[in-house]
Amino acid sequence: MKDPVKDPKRQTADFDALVSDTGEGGEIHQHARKGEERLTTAQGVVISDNQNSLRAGAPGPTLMEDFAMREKIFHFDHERIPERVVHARGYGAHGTFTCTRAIPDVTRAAPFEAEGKETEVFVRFSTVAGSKGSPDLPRDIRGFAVKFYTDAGNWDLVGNNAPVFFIQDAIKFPDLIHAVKPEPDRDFPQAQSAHDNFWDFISLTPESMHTIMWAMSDRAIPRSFTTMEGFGVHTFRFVNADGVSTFVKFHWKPKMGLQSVLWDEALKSNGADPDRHRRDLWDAIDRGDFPEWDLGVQLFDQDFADSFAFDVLDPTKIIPEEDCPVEIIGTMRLDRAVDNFFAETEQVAFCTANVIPGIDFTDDPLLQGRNFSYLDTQLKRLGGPNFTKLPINAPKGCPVSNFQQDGHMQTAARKGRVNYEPNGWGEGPRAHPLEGYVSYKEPVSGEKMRIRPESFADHYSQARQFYISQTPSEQGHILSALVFELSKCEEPAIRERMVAHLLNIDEDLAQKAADRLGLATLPKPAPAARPTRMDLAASPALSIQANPPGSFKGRIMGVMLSDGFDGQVLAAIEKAVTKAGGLLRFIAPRIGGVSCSNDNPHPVTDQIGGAPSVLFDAVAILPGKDSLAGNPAAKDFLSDAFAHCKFIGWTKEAAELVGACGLEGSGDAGLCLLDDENTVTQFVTACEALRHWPREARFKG
Ligand code: HDE
Repeated sequence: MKDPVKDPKRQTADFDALVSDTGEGGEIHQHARKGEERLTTAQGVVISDNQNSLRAGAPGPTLMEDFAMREKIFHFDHERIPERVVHARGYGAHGTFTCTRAIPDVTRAAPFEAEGKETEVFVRFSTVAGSKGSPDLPRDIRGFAVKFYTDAGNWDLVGNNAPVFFIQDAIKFPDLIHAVKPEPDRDFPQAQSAHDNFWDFISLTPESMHTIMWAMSDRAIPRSFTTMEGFGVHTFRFVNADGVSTFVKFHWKPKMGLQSVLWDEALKSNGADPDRHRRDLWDAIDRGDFPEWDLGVQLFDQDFADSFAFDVLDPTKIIPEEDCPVEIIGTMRLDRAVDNFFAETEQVAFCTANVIPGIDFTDDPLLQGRNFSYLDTQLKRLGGPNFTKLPINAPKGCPVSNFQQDGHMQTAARKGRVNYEPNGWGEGPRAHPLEGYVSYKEPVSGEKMRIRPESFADHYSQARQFYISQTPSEQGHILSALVFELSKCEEPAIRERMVAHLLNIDEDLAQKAADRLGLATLPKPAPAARPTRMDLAASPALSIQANPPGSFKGRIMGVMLSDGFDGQVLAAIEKAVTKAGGLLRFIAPRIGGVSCSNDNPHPVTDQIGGAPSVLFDAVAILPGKDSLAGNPAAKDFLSDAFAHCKFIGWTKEAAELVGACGLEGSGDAGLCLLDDENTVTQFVTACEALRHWPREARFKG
């Protein structure tokens, strides 16, 4: 980890070298540094004074002819473009996809044609509901969009961190999004599904129940981008060089393992560090700890599709990994932050219709609607049809050649006389029937009508399957999330309708939700087009807790210190955490530093008031002369760490603080007394588990 105190980009504290101000006699007083870049207008004219506009006398009226000021302010006034209508809050990074298993027999798609082949990628992670400036940790589905700059053109895999979606037909998307966004009259709540309009819509949309289970689970409050799975959601087609098609579902599996936070942590984290996820990704890349995901595919044919219990074209359904294995075919590594957020992350334009030879669509009605929406939204956001020329959107792996011309901001005009095809001048590009994109020859027939297939009608069975695949602790989190969200709804009928749906998913869940919501009587189960199947086996792959990372790598230990702390124990912690691949933060009453029992100074990374324990994966409490028991922030630090089931290491000097938080004699196995290297090693090993879940049994409600 980079030592913040030794950061080479540190500023000088020399005022004289930097300040621009009016000196004696009213003249601008600014030191020009040797060899420094000149400030110019957009026309390249060097600016003489960037602090004072052109005036007729002092203070005198400002002159219209001040082109430098007018141009500067004009450009500033036009800095904003419309934020994305959904997924406005996002963060991106560059990287490389490396094929680890070639599958040319299955697809001619360029990234998978040879083992070891590398393809450049750009990834943008996002939340769905919040505005661009909203916090990183609302309860929400996350976007996971990957642009592959392949040598056969750009392919966008525009996925989410849940494998299912709320609705089955794109025509419902505007209603879903209107319902979750701030209500139109009051313009709140921001970045939250916990309000009447969302649950009103959901409670009238049974097809959303499976995704609701995901959204209420810990998947919707991920620890970081680097600990989320990604899914293409829809069933796509792979097509090989002979035109043979195989169905495919895409999965991204994080090398750091699946990890999430608890809801109370998310709430507090949004206050303590609203940029938590973007900061985490930026920092990881900055320190060279490049995040990685494996790309897995579920491959199946029409026979499997016909025999599967649900329609594989229904985006509210998964195919459990246990029924069709996820085969790993490559790894993505993100190793380069953006140079400029706006130019890259804000202007990147993903589109599900950006496919390459070897990848094709299916008749999933949600996918078909998306293919229209993304191009349409780019035109609005980026202001014209030439956004494909922006460096972040332009193909990198292959030439681009066509007769598209003109339009706003054209920067790549073709030279010469010819701008049409065919032409007799023998100039310009021609289509190629073999190398070109050929759509899969899917036979299609049918009557034109507005209809939902019968095979999409079972809305509860997989919602139940997801629920029964969770550990009891995770089931408790789903219940608490439902209670939290529905308690924010003012309209009792909405709460009742939701409990009526829950009755079709799991009776115990419905009963507990009804109790905690204070429903006087249990409603009748919601009318179901298909009865819930009780025979679907649990899918262990769906649980986070059942698949712990098994290492502390990339996670953060927050060590709280005060002057006179036990230096030997800290040294042992530093050694063990570093060995485990973890990171350390040092929290103390003063940012300027702290010293240990033999007065050796130690740097501090965070001041107690600004670093609550929600920001760390595990904590150690090492007070010295000041026991910190009288410090409210220190008490919150420890109490929250305990309530959030974190592993807590403490030295005997922390006894008073432990007592002040009412934890003395708790007999809790996640509270580890540290007095030598052995106990420290045991503590850091214990931290490999995500949390000390048995502690949850103490907390009611
Ligand atoms: Fe999107 N979605 N979406 N979506 N979506 C957009 O495109 C849309 C859906 C997803 O980081 C928009 O450029 C419709 C499913 C991601 O830039 C817009 C439907 C999945 C991102 C749009 C869906 C997604 C978007 C807004 C229902 C997961 C962010 C801005 C048929 C598989 C991409 C933009 C980024 C963004 C439309 C449903 C993922 C309006 C009509 C399902 C990750 O075009």
